[in-house]
Amino acid sequence: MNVIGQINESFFAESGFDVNQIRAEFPILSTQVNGKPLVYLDNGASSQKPVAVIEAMDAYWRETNANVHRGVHYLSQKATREFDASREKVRAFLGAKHSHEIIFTAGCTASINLVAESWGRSNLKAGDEILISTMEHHSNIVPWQLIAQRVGATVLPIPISDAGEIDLDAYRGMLSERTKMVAIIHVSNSLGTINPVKEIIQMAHAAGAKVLVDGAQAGPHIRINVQDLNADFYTLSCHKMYAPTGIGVLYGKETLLNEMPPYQGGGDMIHTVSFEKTTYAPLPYKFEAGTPNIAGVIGLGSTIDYLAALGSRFENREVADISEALDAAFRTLEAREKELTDYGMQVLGDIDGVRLTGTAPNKVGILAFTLDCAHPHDVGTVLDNIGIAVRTGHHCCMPLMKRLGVPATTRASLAMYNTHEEIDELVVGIKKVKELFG
Ligand code: C6P
Repeated sequence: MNVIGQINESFFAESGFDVNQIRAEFPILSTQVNGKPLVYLDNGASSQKPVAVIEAMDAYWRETNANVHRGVHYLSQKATREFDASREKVRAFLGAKHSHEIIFTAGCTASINLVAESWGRSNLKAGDEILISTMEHHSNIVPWQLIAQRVGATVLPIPISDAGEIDLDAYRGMLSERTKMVAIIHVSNSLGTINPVKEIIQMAHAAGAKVLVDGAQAGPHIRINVQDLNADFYTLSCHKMYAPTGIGVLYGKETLLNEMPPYQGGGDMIHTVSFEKTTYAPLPYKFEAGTPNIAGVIGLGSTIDYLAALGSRFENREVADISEALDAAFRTLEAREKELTDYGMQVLGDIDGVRLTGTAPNKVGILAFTLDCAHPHDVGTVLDNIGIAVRTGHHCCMPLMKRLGVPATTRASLAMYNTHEEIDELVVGIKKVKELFG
């Protein structure tokens, strides 16, 4: 154990944070891979699930399964109650004003497509500009290109620095009366940078533009408050924040969502249907056509309960209010992750031939790098042989890779259950790659 680690482990132990207790709550972490204990460092792609969430999903299938908002029978009523309770938990998670501003979708990608299509169709016209950043994920590029091509608008990338920070001066210079939308990543999946979205939103609003924040990588790492940010739209990718796959969230300001046309048509999103005229259901149902991912939504609710319970544990007292409990949980989780990230950046940076990508001081636990002697895919394969899971490639950020001047990187992405020892294992693995390819 390193010295930084020793000091902080005792601090976190006093605060009620016990990484071994947390690890024991994630059953998959005891898996062996190629005869070695799994070191799971691919949380940016998808995080593992705590037993509380796995059991909540299991209980749903065994004791609750039925369609929601459609039946007067016992099971349908029970499923509906649990489903609706999840929406309120997500409201608290995001600090939104109303639970009807929370739309359940199939994922972050689906949420952004919904806004690009529904808001874009009714608000964009030829000559308008949509600003995105050079570090966007393809999910926050392509939907805007699709709508821009249809209406004759233009998608323009805001430049970034070599360290991986948005160039705010360049951004200021790009804003004009033509700017209608700024679509910006809150936390970069490839670099870890936490972007100053509050400031970016203020500047966009001053220019009369709306802002969509892609929060896919913020949800698992930092406390979010959409009202404080004053975001117009905010999206989550729930499988990255310890919840099941196949479920995403779109937050939108009530006034904007009310003005937008439905995205998809079908059951549950209507008020009345006739061959002459169809009227739509109020929020949030207007945007939730068809049977939703009921198990996923209930699983997401249990994830937020788990995170809130961590807040009580870290505070060594019962924190009844869910928002306060989440504040407490993230206070400790963010401090722990910062310490682990600083450690990781230091020890990886000390390896000869490693070039770190994403060196902004304000960042989450994304440790991305290139190695001068081996392609990232070879790095990933050697690491997998000793049980270490990382992601290699362009991370769905091809324009960012071009800006960095690399075809791909190796990315270790941290979660609450990762340890200093696992980062040390990664260092051993990289040294092994150097022996093989150097
Ligand atoms: N990034 C990664 O390994 P979906 O696939 O819809 O749940 O999330 C898409 C998405 C959108 N924005 C950002 C910033 C993201 O990181 C992702 C998903 C994964 O980095 C898989 S490509």
